Amino acid sequence: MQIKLDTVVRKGAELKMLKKLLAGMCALTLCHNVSAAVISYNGYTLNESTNIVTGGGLEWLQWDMTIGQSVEDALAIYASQGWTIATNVQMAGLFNTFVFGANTALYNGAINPGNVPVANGIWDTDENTTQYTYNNDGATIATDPEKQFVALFGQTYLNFPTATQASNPYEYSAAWFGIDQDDDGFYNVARVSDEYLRVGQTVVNRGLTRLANDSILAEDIGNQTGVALVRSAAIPEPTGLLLFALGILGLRVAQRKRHNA
Ligand SMILES: [Ca+2]
Ligand SMILES: [Ca+2]
Ligand SMILES: [Ca+2]
Ligand SMILES: [Ca+2]
Repeated sequence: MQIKLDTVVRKGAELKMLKKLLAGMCALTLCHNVSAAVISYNGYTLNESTNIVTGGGLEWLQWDMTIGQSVEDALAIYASQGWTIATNVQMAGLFNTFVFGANTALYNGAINPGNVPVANGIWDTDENTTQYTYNNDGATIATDPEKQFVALFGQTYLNFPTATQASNPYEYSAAWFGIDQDDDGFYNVARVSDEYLRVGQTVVNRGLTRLANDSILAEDIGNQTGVALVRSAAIPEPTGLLLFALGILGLRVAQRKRHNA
């Protein structure tokens, strides 16, 4: 009986230790994340302490982190950390998630012959297609995919907003992207821009969301455009720590069993 009671006490002690380990994990990870602002829309979440947007199994570096860098510049800095240029398929997938331009009444297929208005919110994956849509003006960020996108990926047009009214600023994110499969040396540009009101104006200017082909060479830069870098979403740190904690616990249980035997 004494041995059984002793075993119960020890199991309780192991439970306490596990709780301590879990508390330690909270201190190392969860509590750290709580202190960092987190923004989430459409399954994409920005961690403002890392400047990384996670969603769809990928991490995206915020586009405002690479303003003024060429594709070559960005890869020279970030490739060693596992970042690559977003492919046409990855970018179309990202745009499809946000359902830009759901208001078909604002389409204007008459301009820019060869540019295809996006139909039903489906973006093409061909590197030689240019697609665009004009945007629906959501009253708040809760109902406006362009505002949501720019809140996540960052404002890359740093000068223009000063010329717009505070009641309707120019939210704008743009980045170079794409796989040069036709080997002509050109990369594409992605742009999400919201409606805006210039100072002195009373009529709102439409926003434009666009994936444009053959826009720049690898060494070209734009002063209002970043580079779309992606990498596989990392395994969350808590998983690794939990496995470590369970491993330690398992070792101690095994030691107890040997000790009791
Ligand atoms: Ca081309
Ligand atoms: Ca909008
Ligand atoms: Ca190309
Ligand atoms: Ca706006």
